[in-house]
Amino acid sequence: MPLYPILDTAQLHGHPLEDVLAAAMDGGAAWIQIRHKADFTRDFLKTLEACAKRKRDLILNDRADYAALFGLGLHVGQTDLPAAAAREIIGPNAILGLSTHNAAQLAAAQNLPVSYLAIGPIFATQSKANPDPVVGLQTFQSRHPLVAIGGITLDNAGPVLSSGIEKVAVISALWQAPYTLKSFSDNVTRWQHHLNSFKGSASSTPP
Ligand code: 3NM
Repeated sequence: MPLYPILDTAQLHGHPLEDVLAAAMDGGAAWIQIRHKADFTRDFLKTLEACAKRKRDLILNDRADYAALFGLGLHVGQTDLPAAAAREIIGPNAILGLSTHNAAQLAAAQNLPVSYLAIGPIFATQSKANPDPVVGLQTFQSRHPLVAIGGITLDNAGPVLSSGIEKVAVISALWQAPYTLKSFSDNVTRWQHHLNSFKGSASSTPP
């Protein structure tokens, strides 16, 4: 499945996280990330636990401890716990992703024990505070599957996937007015169909 929705808890348009997760799953998403840049309060941890019960291979950003606790996958950034240490904590079978933002970081990550590498921002994004410089559309070299992120829309996603990218990770463009759960879920389905037409069936591997 070439679409990798990211559910950013700062961009849920008033819906509970669990409901948005259910909508993404209904829409047919396989890999889904929960991105939470606020405090991991006890209330949030309860919600996270409930989400983990709905979907075991959910991917959490930044926090190896909570990913391990709830049996989740993990996505880390360049300044988080190093990938090898994160892998020790979450175990050999959990999905582990690492953000990279340029060719040097991508090259340096090739021997790390990750499941995939993210590269971005491909285009300008409003969803991340202090984003790295835009890397643009190019052909990237990696022995790990690549996920492209940053400013990806339905219109520009096709060319992104045509340049050796396995999946596109998307936050804002999956939401459109009137921001209902139904329209979110329908968008996930629409994106998958659209992206599959670029990937072809051979390369859209399930997680
Ligand atoms: N990471 P949108 S860009 C979470 O460059 C994130 O690593 C990025 O959101 C990176 O799809 C980004 O709304 C934001 O542009 C992606």
